[in-house]
Amino acid sequence: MTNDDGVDSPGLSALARALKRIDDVCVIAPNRNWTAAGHTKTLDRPLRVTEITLPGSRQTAFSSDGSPSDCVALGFLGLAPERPRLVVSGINTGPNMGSDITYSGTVSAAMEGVVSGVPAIAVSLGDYLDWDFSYAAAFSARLAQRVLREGLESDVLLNVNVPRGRRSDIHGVRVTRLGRREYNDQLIRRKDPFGRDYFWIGGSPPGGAGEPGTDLHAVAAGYVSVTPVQLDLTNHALIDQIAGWNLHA
Ligand SMILES: [Mn+2]
Repeated sequence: MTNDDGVDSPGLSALARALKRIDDVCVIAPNRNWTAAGHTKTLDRPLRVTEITLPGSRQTAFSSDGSPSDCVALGFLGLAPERPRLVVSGINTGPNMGSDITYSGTVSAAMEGVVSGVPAIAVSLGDYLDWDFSYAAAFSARLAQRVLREGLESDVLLNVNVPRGRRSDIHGVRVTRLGRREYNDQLIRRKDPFGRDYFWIGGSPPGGAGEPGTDLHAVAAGYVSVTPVQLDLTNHALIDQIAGWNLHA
């Protein structure tokens, strides 16, 4: 298990408590928040690891100064007591839908599991306000059990987004495709105390209405969204067309 909000995030503890009921759990998570750090591999410095206890539980964990995907790599390359059969990343405080997944540390950690040859699940709360992890944690444990039993195609992870609320507020589960996010980023330009310009990219949370069948649409309608995501990003339909550009001429 890992996450991108950091080892002290209540979402990680809630997920660890739920997964411990179905199997042995090894937690290796970053010692700070890496939200939107994407799929990072640290090559220019050593990685430090300390053993801690997760807040609010007796679960021991490794805390690392590496990225979420570094943490997964550490596990597979020998830090975990045995080779993991499944990587679960989360529970993230905020949704990871549509093109969010290209920024997401939560989803990138799951990608690292797939790169290492095992199935993976990324779990996010599809809301920016309400951090009740109880339903998302229970759902993740059920899904993890199912994936361990059924297996997944290699190259595939499951990206899960759970709407806010308790079990009674959630209408069901939809298996979806990625929707199209709309970002409200603005460029803030200011002066630092030394008179130099600095820039800050920010804005209100991303939107996007989402067509039926998408993750955005399902979560907005109160359903858990489960999207099977493959790491092969090739657009197969365009291979012949681009090849026809005769670029070596
Ligand atoms: Mn995060």
